[in-house]
Amino acid sequence: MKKDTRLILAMDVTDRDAAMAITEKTAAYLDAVKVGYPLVLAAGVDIISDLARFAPVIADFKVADIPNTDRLILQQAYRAGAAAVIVHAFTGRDSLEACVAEAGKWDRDLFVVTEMSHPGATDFMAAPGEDMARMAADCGVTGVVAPATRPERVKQIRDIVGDLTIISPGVGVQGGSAGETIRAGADYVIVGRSIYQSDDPAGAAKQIAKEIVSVL
Ligand code: OMP
Repeated sequence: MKKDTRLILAMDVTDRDAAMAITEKTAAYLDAVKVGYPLVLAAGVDIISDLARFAPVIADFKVADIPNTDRLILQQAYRAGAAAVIVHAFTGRDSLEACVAEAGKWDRDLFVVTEMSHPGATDFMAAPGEDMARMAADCGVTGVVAPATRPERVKQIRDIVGDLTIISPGVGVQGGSAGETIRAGADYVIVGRSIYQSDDPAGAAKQIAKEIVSVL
């Protein structure tokens, strides 16, 4: 994944044509586009290779199963053309190791959720977040997903994962700031609704990319 604008578009629009059009319009300001269940279930798995024409695609399937099932899901995502897959860590070391091994076979990236960005993440996920980050680093993942809504947590997670890549969702509608998140140690921010629900998605993406450059 290139590290140019440091902006990843979360493409959660469920209309295939709209998803393609918005990604094409904003591609100049993106380092990657992230797709998840909303768009893949609506448009089919081929949307991954279709969007890959504009930017590397991160498949956000938040994989969380036994090692064998995880491996099978990752195979399908990488076969479909995903440059990276997002998985959970709470399923434990054997599951994560299976994911790391599968990513290695394809020579693709793997990101692991540490603590999520929404308020409910503090109910259960925040407490073991640092342990999950430690395990992720130990297992040799590409990077982790850390919450832009809590920049202080991004800082703490950066101290744990060292040089691993941190991608951070929660900018815009969820209340996080792109600049603060990058300053806290994230490599990339993930932004969805603030871009794809804008009347001018390219303008919105450009503005966020500009904010990121201003803090580098
Ligand atoms: P917006 O809130 O619309 O900017 O979208 C954020 C995107 O990041 C959505 O696709 C979420 O599913 C995703 N996300 C989070 O919001 N919080 C997390 O903790 C993790 C993710 C993710 O893994 O991408």
